[in-house]
Amino acid sequence: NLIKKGVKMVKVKSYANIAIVKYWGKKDAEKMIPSTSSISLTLNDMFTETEMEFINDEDIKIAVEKEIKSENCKDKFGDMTDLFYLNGELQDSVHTEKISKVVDLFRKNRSQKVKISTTNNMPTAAGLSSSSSGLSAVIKACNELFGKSYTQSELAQISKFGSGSSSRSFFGPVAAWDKDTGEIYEVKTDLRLAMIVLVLNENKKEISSRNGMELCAKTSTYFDEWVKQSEIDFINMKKYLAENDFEKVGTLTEENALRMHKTIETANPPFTYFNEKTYEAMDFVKNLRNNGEKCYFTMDAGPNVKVLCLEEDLEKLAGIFEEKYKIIVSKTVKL
Ligand code: 2P0
Repeated sequence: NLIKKGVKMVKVKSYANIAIVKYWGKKDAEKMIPSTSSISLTLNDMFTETEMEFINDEDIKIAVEKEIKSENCKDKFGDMTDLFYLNGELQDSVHTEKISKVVDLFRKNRSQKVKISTTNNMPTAAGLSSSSSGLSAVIKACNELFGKSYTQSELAQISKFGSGSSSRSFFGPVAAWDKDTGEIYEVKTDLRLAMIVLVLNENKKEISSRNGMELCAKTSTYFDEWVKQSEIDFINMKKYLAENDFEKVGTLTEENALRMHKTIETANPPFTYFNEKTYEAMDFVKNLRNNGEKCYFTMDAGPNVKVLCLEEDLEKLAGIFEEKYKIIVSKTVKL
């Protein structure tokens, strides 16, 4: 913890995670019970750094006035009880309120105001899992600023109420979230897994994961089947990881991702997170595999393709992908 001008300030770092068995759907949104159990990799080189400190009404007033002078959009910054900066930019009331609600899980009441400054080292909200690192970072910062000493498991349980996927960022290199027990824990494997993100589009997604999965759960004709099959996928993935069988882990990663996206294609109205480049990239990965390379794709709530590989092949494969794509290369992190 840092002391700035005699004021306590905390600084934390948290990592993004990408699922190889996807969480898609909520059985009970209030209790945050997911429809599917999930497994993810926690990524060393995709992270959020967050600073947090206590502030007062005057600090908020000054920050908002400064913002309004430069932007002329007074309404957007009304009624803020905290300050939230994302990559250096003050966020408006709507965005700030989402984070304020997360801080509420730690503070007595809103008279304890905070300033949160967050930087992501990756594009925000393009399905690159910045929400998993972002929310888990806020939870970690709150734990320190409010002097709580919750365990990683307890923090993960709190974090799921901010964003389901963020709960898995408290464990690594491989983490699971079990829908039946509610537990979030590390999954053992000797495989040294890694990922290469093919950044095909850095724009913000149009349909958030939250809204997307809700529509699928309510309307997709394939949703029940997805939930059933996903239960089998979860069991098998844990088995393949324990057996260190990368080919089976990779094959199932692809199958599970395609099944998740099938719930999206069969929603009413149907939609898609993919674009032309997504399909091309999937083909590119498949072709590489046909030529003997060990790599598999997965996609989340956005068009970008993430390539699962072994750490030992990371350099070679990154060399191949970077000729064609903008990439983010990441090993997994042991937490
Ligand atoms: C996952 N995703 O397992 C899945 C796959 C995106 C696609 O978890 O509503 O932002 O806050 O719990 O955590 C992203 O969903 O959704 C996500 P909420 P969240 O990684």
